[in-house]
Amino acid sequence: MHKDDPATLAPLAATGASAPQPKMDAFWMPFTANRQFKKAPRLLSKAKGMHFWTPEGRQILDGIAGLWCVNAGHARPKIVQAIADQAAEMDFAPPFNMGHPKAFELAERLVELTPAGLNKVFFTNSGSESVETALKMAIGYHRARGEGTRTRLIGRERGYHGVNFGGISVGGIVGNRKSFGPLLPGVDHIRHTHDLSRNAFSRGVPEHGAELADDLERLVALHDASTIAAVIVEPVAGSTGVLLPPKGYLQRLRSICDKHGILLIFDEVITGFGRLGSPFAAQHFGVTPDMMTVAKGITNGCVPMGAVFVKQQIHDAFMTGPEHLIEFLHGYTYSSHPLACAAAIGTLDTYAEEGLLTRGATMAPVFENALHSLKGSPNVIDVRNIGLVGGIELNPVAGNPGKRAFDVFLECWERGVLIRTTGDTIALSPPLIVESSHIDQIVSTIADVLKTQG
Ligand code: PXG
Ligand code: PLP
Repeated sequence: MHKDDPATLAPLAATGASAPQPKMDAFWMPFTANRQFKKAPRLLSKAKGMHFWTPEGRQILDGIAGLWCVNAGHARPKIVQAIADQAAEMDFAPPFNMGHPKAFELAERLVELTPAGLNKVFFTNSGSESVETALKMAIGYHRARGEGTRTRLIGRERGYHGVNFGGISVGGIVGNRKSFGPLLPGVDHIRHTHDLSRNAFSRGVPEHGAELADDLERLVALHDASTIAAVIVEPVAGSTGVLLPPKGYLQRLRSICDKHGILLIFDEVITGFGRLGSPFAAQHFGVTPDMMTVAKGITNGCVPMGAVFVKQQIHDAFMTGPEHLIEFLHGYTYSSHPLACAAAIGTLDTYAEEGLLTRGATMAPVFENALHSLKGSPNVIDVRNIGLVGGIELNPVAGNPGKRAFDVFLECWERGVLIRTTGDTIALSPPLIVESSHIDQIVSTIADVLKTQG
């Protein structure tokens, strides 16, 4: 069922012929070593199911669902059709003071999947925009209910919340912050939970570190709860190297937030839409936040879209004043874009028909065993896994952090497997349609490459 269709791909059968290369001067590439890339470009020009193809016709196994987003695999027919039909029917409709039926349909469909209580949806176009939206909602909510002193936002070290000013302020990645000035005022951070000394080679969530949630109590003691609007964390941090919450940690964070009237925001941009084997990480861990930010898998990565899920009472706090006035002065030109809504509905249909939002739970043991077979490979200092997310941490080359993992990435690319690296951690997040044979190919390629680098 999930096999790539050979008929469609025949024209791309590897011929060894080189394809003409585009001129590369003008495009300033995002999060890319531009000079290195342009000297030795890695181009992708076609995708289907579990694979990409290069312009020369070389097949590349997608070990990272594009960028944690193509959860149902590439070029799924229902999604392709939905986008094409929508583009022909109505390309755009203004989202402010106007609506279109698919936006409402999609919102209703989405809140069937969210944890009970998170039943309002605000649409954005990316994870970064979802984060900005949620942070503004948190501060606006407290003000609307008469606690306007609650403006402080708390993030976590090593957190990634996109690249806009709010997101990098609550984020905890030094490199993403240090070049951009003082950022948002009134932001503080709790400690991260990564602890190789106690938790290396854990299978699933690590045993030690729930007490790190108490770091929030330290910030409450320092700033006073009456100044704190919200805490934002990724249930599982993806971008900074697959950092799992210690057993009991998220529950503890939830109860400290409750005790002090602080909103808890889960940034589920990566963990949302089946990555951990349930629709959202909130359900996987049995912890319900007050807001959830999502993007990526909401449209299977096919059209940019993000969303913020919000508890009823947060939404209701805004619904006061004269009825002709806008209650929340926020929104994007492309919020609930018709093409994105159509793609998302096609995506949810595909997830439902193939049981993909829970397939991660079925495949997780296979994935876990394969990943942990890398224990003992040269330079592997940790293996981490949950659902269909894997992290393999490598011993850094002395004085050259990130180099070892980047070299592994380049060599895996040469051998036809796309992986992702962050620092010296290899991050894996295959499409949720992944089969055991694909997992074997990904892991055996990494194992072979590690031997050559050892
Ligand atoms: N929050 C989280 C938790 C994310 O993972 C964003 C926000 C921002 O989403 P947008 O759509 O604005 O990129 C993300 C995005 C990586 C990588 O290498 C991960 C992301 C983006 C780019 C690279 O792991 N996640
Ligand atoms: N900049 C200008 C000058 C604009 O007119 C707008 C939207 O109208 C924006 C920025 C924001 O763009 P978007 O709504 O796509 O985020």
